[in-house]
Amino acid sequence: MRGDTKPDVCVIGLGYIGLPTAAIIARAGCPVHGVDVTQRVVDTINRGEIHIEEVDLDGLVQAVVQRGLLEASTEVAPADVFVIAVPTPFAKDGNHTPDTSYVMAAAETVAEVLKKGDTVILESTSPVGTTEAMRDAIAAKRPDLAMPGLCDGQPDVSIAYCPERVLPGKILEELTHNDRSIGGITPRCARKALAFYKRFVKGECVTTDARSAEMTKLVENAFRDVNIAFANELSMIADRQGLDVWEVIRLANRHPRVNILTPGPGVGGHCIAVDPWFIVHGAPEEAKIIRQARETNDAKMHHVLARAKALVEANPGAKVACLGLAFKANIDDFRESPARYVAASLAREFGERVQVVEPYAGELPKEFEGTGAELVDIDTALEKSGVLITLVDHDVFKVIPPEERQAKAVYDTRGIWPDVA
Ligand code: SAJ
Repeated sequence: MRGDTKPDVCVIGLGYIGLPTAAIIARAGCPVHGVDVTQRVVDTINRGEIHIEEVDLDGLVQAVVQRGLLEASTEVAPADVFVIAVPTPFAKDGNHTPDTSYVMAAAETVAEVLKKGDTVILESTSPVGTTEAMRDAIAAKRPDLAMPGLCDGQPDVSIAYCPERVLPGKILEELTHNDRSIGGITPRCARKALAFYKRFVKGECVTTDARSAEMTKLVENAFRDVNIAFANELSMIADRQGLDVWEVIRLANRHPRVNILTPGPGVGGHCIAVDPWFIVHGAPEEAKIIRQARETNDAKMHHVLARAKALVEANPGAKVACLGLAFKANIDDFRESPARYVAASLAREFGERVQVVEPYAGELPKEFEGTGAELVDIDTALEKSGVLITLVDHDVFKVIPPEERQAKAVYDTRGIWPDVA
């Protein structure tokens, strides 16, 4: 970085986090070189268009590309600051083992162009110790550079971990306004990364060490998972005991220190259902509640399917409307969605009796092919179906008045209709 001039930034991984982050950094006036392994993604961005759905992202990307502040390619380029936002999926061993190979591969390509004074920041959700492992990978490739934590004097480069904590559907707003934890390999690394984030983050940026920041990210999502599991477990207990779980939660939440979350058909998305396993993997003996919560939330999906099936079987011949496929309300993201799993399982079993209502989908996902199930609008479903199964709490479903549902058998897995137990 030269004096107070804007740093050149290289963002590696242009997905749900990388692209909005690159666009926001560019909006702050820093020239951004975005890198993605997929040529189609690169071409789309260079045309000023986007390959993912996110509120207001299209206009922002178009603007920064037009101003020449964001350009993309498949190759890493020299920069002052490198931001790595690549996926950290599970390994294919079936044991929920974190696969950090994309992070390490990105770090190795950064190492090729790294120079004295540069900062490398990892944003991908990662198991504890990944930032140090990334530093080691860079050190192995660049013995000419003094590395933080490995040298006696001043290191040549800074390396830090700074997780995002944005909610899909509100990414641009939350990227700007949420507080950030910034963990440096050394305090000096954290300060370097802090100065960078202050250019575009309005929330408070708090510095710590890299391992604490890594754990903080995992803990945030595990906290939510455990609390949702509590709600889901309650709903299964209530089913067993013939209680209305919504009534019980409404009443319990009147206590000033109780705030029970909302039961549903399970936990979807790519964060809350994944990150807790990174904690379990790191401390399998100790992480008992966290593991149990994951298992409870997965079990809820099967509980919902069994209850839905029983309702369909109790209404022979009736059309069945499954309301929603998305993993949560008011978004068009159908990946890792319990609603989608339940609806597709019903479609496989009950075929053309099943109608799916998903205002955010243009067509049914591929697993519905050949089942006979069809995608219909809400009016058709209300007209034709005798059974309603609410799987997503989209606003458009919440406003369906009681008289339009009265004559039907209803299973409301999200509790969107207070008159239905
Ligand atoms: N859910 C329930 N009941 C609830 C709340 C949520 O069943 O009371 C379900 C949702 O329907 C959905 C899943 O949980 O299937 C997760 O939804 P979410 O809205 O709680 O969270 P995500 O996955 O969209 O985003 C989370 C956020 N983390 C936290 O709230 C702690 C977000 O801030 C993170 O940035 C994001 O994970 C991430 O990228 O890690």
